[in-house]
Amino acid sequence: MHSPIPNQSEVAALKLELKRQQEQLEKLQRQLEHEGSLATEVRALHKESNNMNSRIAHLYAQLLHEVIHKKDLAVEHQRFESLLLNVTAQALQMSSSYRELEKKYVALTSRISSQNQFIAKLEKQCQCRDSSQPSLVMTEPPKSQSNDHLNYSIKATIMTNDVQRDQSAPLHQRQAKTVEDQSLLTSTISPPTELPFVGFPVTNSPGPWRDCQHVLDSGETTSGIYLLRLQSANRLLQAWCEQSQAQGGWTVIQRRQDGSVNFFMTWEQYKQGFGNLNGEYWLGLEHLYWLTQQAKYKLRVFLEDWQGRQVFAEYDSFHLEPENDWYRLRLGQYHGNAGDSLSWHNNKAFTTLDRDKDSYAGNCAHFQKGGWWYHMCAHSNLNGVWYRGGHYRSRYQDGVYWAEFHGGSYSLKRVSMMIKPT
Ligand SMILES: [Ca+2]
Repeated sequence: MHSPIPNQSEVAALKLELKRQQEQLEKLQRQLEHEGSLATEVRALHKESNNMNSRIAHLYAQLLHEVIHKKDLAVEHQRFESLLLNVTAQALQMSSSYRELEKKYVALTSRISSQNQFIAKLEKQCQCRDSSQPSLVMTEPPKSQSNDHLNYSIKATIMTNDVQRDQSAPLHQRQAKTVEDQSLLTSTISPPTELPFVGFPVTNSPGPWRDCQHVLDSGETTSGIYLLRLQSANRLLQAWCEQSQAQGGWTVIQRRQDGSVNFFMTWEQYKQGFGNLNGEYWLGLEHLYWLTQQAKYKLRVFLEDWQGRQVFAEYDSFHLEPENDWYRLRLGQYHGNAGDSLSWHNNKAFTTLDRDKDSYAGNCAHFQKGGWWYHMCAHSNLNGVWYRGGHYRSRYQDGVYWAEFHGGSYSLKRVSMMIKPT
């Protein structure tokens, strides 16, 4: 039988048991605490891992974007490449057509020069038939012809294009003039016995003279065409002597006044001279060279604008080097009221459309449409296109101009260059 009152040993055992259980509980609590901190750590790690994942996803998206962009760039690059190829092909085509044009141009130039030679031959034959006459560098048409056309190289004018004729004149007028010139040429050439040089329209005095100063000194005070014999070369030529302007005695070496003569000429033509002695003409570089060998000459440039204002530029010395130095210009000191637009050209070689001696990458004569002592390119060009009315519209600066007097885009009405011994 059990008694309801516990004995002492049982109480002690129970107490012990209770204590043991309390200790276990504490232990379990500690364990629990520990595991709780672990769980927090795991949660933090998990969170971090999530973050990393989203960052990787972001980077991946960025990478994808860049890959796509690069593809686009490659496409663009290809497009540019093909464009470049197209442009290159076009450039090649252009250059080949340019070469073709150049060939045609060379062929034309050689045709012109062979025609010139043919004409020279004809002239020689004519002169041979009348050997009693002096051999002339320039020939004159028969006396019966009008003075307007007495001249030595109308043929050259006809042969080259009309680029330098008065561009403002109506086309039919220009054509009519060409026809007139051609008929004149025919009549000049056909009766050979009539062709050689016959007297002078302006003076009956004998001559020949050294230059126009010599003419004046001999008492001939009328301006006009005179026969000159250049001492240094024993060569005959005709020139216009200006005896009224600036004390007279001036040998006119160049003149523009109405656009009737084309100055877009070849080297050979600038060398030999062309135009009409009592109109527009170029005396010729070879004549100029020999002329200025005779003595010390000065140069006077006369200019007139479309309002009738006249100015001049004088250079106290003037001569040319020989052809093997491209008729290089040698000028002295300037004085005058036109402004100095030629000293910049001092010591420069002469350039024509078929002989480029200027310091510009291209040929200045091509752009300015006339031969001149170009630099890169010009402050003056009195051999350009004679435009009517002054200010002209052109792609290039190709008028008859003197930059210091009205600038480069004003084409002067009347100009002349003349020389006289000092
Ligand atoms: Ca050049």
